[in-house]
Amino acid sequence: MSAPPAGSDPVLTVARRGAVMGVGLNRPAKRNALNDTLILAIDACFAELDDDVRAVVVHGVGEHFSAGLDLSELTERDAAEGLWHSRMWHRVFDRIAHCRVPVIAALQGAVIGGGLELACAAHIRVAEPSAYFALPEGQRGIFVGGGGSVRLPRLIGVARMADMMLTGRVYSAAEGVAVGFTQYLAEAGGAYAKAMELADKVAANAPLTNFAVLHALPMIAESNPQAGLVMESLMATVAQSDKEAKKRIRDFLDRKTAKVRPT
Ligand code: 1HE
Repeated sequence: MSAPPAGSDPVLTVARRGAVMGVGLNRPAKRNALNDTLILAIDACFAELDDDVRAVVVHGVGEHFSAGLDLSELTERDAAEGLWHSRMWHRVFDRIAHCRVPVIAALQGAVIGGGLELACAAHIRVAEPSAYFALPEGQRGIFVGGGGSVRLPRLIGVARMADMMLTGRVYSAAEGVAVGFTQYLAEAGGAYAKAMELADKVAANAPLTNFAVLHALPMIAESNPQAGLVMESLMATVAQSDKEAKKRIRDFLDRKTAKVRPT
């Protein structure tokens, strides 16, 4: 399955396939540069997910995921406006990171600056060979402002991020898997299809397991170990006492579910 075709309007395409919602950045003529209209459309989209949506795939329409911040909107902003603008991006990308359901980013072509920050707010990233990752903020005389300095070091480490910003280093799709930007390398033209395949899988999980992975796991991982272990016990107890867990475990014991095998 390929991504939906390029369109001219609106800046954000939304499509449903069963329980999975596809959200497309749709400014291909501007390489899906993130202007305020697009950022606020993402905000509204993630603020109002339908109850029956169980996974989201974010992708870029056209040949690129996103060229990052729309630089044409930057020139007129003063310091205070810049501060609030960055906080607005934080709010919107937090909606993705703290979404009720798993969000998967399908990446091709440029995944640059704010586009990379957006991708890193998702829970799973799938790249095809054309994807490349860069932070040209150093060359532009600016800094990341969409949560990149918090999220990227947790994926690739401070030293790699510093190198990218200081030297303009660009990572290829294959390198992206090796350094930790992405979890999957899809075939050429296949990022969207692979992301949808993964979305179908995560959509079929018990909702409480997905809640625990999205909302408890990141907090546990950041906690001091003793607090983390208590939180883990609480979350495990809540999840396993849910009727969905009891049914799934009964199904396994009754040999009604697939066994775990190497892929
Ligand atoms: C843009 C942007 C943009 C393209 N803002 N308009 N991001 C960057 O520094 C990346 C800048 N972009 C590029 O390096 C290249 O455009 C690409 C490698 C992504 C694509 O190249 P190409 O040859 O396919 O397209 P193009 O001809 O360079 O661009 C097509 C159009 O998109 C052109 O506009 P046109 O009216 O002349 O047709 C470009 O000006 C426009 N365009 N990228 C505005 N980014 C919260 S802080 C985050 C800080 C950042 O994200 S910094 C990184 C910014």
